[in-house]
Order: sequence, then C-alpha cells, then structure tokens
Amino acid sequence: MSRLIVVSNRVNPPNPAEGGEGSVGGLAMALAAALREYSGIWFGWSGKTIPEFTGQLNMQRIEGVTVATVDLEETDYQEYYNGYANKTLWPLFHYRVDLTAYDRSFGEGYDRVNRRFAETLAPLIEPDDIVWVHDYHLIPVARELRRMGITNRIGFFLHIPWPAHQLVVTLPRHRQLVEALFDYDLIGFQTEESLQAFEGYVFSEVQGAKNARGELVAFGRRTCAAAFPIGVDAQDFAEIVKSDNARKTYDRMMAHSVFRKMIVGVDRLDYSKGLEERLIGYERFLHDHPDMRREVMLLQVAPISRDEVEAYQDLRGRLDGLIGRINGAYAEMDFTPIRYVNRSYRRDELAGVYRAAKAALVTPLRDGMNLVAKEYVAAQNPDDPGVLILSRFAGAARQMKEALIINPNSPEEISDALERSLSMSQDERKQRWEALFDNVRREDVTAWRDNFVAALRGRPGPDDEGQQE
Ligand code: GDG
Repeated sequence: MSRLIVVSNRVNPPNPAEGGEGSVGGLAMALAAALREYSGIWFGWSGKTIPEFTGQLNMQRIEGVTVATVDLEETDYQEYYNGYANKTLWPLFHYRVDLTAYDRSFGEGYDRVNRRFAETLAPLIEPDDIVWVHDYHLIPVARELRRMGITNRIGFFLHIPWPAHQLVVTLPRHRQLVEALFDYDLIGFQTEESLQAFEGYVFSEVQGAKNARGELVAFGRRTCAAAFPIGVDAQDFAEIVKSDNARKTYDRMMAHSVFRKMIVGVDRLDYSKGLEERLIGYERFLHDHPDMRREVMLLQVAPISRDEVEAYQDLRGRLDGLIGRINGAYAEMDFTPIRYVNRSYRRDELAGVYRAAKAALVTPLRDGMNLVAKEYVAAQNPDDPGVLILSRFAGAARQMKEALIINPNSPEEISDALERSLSMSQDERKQRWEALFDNVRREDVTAWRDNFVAALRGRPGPDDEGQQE
C-alpha cells in the first residue's frame, strides 16, 4: 500500500507520559493515528528558529511515527506564522475583518515559507505516496510541489471555516490563494456551509463551474471539494476516562463541588472561542437567578495561545478584567463563581473534569468544528450525563443537534440554557446524550481520516486518462 505523507505546520506526536497528548490540540492525536495505520512520514516545522534557513531535515521516530522537521528563520516565523497565518488568515476566516492585517510582507513571507517547506519535502516523496496537507498555514504547498514536477495525489484539509465570499475578497491576493487550492486533487472542509462558501467564490469570482463528475473547474484545472467533518477518538476517550488519573481528577472535582454543580469551559485562549460572551452570559445567569447562585460554579480552562500576537494579549487583559469584575460582584467568603486557569492539563485530567461537569459551555463565535464539544460528550457517564450547551456557529452544531444550541452573542440565550441544563430531568439528559454520543462515536476521527484518504486515493492520478481537460 502507498505511504501517507502528512504535512502540517507543527508536528506533535502524542506523548504517553503526558496523558497521550503532544500539545494542546486534538489534531495531533488524529494525525499520529493516521500515520501509524498507513505508515508514512509526518512533516512540518520543528517549532525552532535559526539565524539562516538551511533546509536541513531532522528525522526521528516517535511513537511509531516517522517525523521529519525543519527549522525556520526568525523572519519566516514573524511573517509566515505570526503574520500571514495568525494575523491575516485566522482572523479573516473567523469573520474578524477588524483584526485582520493586510501587510504585503506577511504574504511574501507566507509564500517563501511554503516554497521552503515544499523544497525540503519534495526529496522525501516517492512515486506511490499520497500527500495530505493540513490547514491554512500551508495552502500553497501543492502549487510549489507541482512546480517541482511532483505529480502524486495531494489532498488538503482546512480545519477552520471557509468564510463568505465578501470576506475572502478583502484579501489583496485572494485569487492567488484560491488558485493555489486548485493544485490539490482533493480539498476537504469541515462543513457543507464552508464547502458552499468556497464554491460560491469559485462560481462568482473566477467564473468556475462544476462538471458532470461533480468536480470544480477553474483556472484551467479541476479539483474535487467536499465536506469531511472531523471527529474525536471517542473510543480512546471513553478509555481515558476510566484511567487512574481521570478518576482521581474526577474525585477531586466532585469533592470540591459537593454542594455545587460545576459548569466547564475548555478552550485555547482565542477570540474566536467566544470567551467574553460566555462570561457575560454566565454573569447574566448569576444576576437573573439569585436562588441558583450558590448552586453553581464555572471552571474555565484557557491555556495561553499565540501570545506574541497583540489581539491575543488584548483579549487576555479583557478576560482578566471581566473575571475580576464578576468574581468581585458575586463571590462570597467561601465561594468563587469563576475558577479561571491559564494552563493546560493532561488529556486524562481533562477527561475527569469533563465527566464531573453537569454542563459544558462551548460558545465560539466561529469555529471550524470544535473538538471540545465532542470530547465532553465522549467523557460522560451514560447513566447520569451532563448537558452540552453549544454555539450555532461551531461546525459541530451541524451534527450535534441534541445539544442546547445557542447564539453566543446573546447573554440571555446563554443564561436561559444554563438554567435549563441545570434543571433538566435525568431522562431528558440521557435521551439527548444518547443521540449525541451515537453521532460522536459514528463520525469519529477514524471515519474522518478514512473517508478523506479513500476519497484522495480515488482521485484520478497523473497516468489516468482524462486528467487534463
Ligand atoms: C482547530 C479548529 C477544529 C484544550 N485545552 C487543553 C487541551 N485542549 C484541547 C482540547 C481539544 C483541542 O485542544 C482544541 O480543539 P478545538 O477543536 O476545540 O479547537 P482548535 O484548537 O481551535 O482547533 C477547530 C480543530 O482544529 C480540529 O479540526 O475542531 O474548529 O479551530 O482537543 O481537548 N488539551 C489538553 N490540555 C488542555 O488544557 N491536554
């Protein structure tokens, strides 16, 4: 069988000593599992910067996975990673035009680094390999590989939303970016909504069309685009929740909340996650339900993320203020309404926390999918499950209709959902959870990976007739 080469910005194989997690992010787990199954290489940035780019590969074998990394220059890091990826594409694709930087040097750095990645990767690619590139950092990788004559099947998966046409065209180089996607044989999105937004751009902006085989044709090329909603490893999570560490954490959390129902939030500290809106909704709940105040507490785990980017520092400052205000107004000598933690926990500890929480608040303003929603469901006790409160703007809301779906911009909706979740009958909680868990288990990370890889393998190769039209 052909090998799979996975390309992503960061390469983080899971470390069993840290509860199975290489870094904060469920993606690492999924990709590592994909590679163990298919054998292959995981290629990306080492996370280190050096004075001058050398293109030297560092090959290692970690947890059964061959990992190949390359160091980047400091300017690369600033322009490509902190710049175009995290100050341009991330905010824009999450509908934050107000935070989007349109700096030409960022775009140039982005192209340069993608070229460097492709040049370093190309010698590793063997004729039968299939290549799977991940996320917004690396859109032009296929273009650069094609320029070097690589004809292997190359697929791309976008983990974040593809935004509406009107937003994409605010990018000075939007056409170039979309054209680069047509060098892939397969483009995967999280949701039908993202897929339709992408097709909308192709049809109206570059007069593209769909051919009889359902392929998209534009820029003199054709590709296939489809939705592949990502999932979690539900089985693995259900196992983790039984581990010693998870049980200990669960017991500890329960001991601390004997007289209270714990509500949980777990998010990278990111403006797309709707943390401020969540807290304001919780504040509204405390205000509107004095009788319930002493019955609840909110645990918000929010590991610091992208701290070199100003918008993230600003958010952190605002959250500190907001939490101080709410705790100041509603705390008692023996009660703090919000416990706020800026560090990350081991995956098994997180599983115990999820299980101890009577409700989870997942309130992003925009999110490609949101794995926390699925992990929370996977970690519940089937006999006494908690309630998932989920933003309609998370990709996950398309599949998780039995959650309490809210609009995160409305403090009232958040407050009402909290009230409803805390007073919901056990029967209703079980009914909702069963339907949710069924989906989390069926549309898990293995299904996502296998569906994508099968679709990519099924695309016509360079020797198949009719490839060029
Ligand atoms: C992107 C897209 C899409 C969080 N805190 C800790 C911790 N985490 C883990 C969670 C979860 C992961 O990080 C976060 O995944 P999300 O999906 O919620 O969000 P993003 O990081 O923004 O991911 C998103 C995803 O890619 C996959 O396609 O769903 O829409 O934005 O797994 O558990 N993990 C540990 N300690 C923590 O404190 N160990």
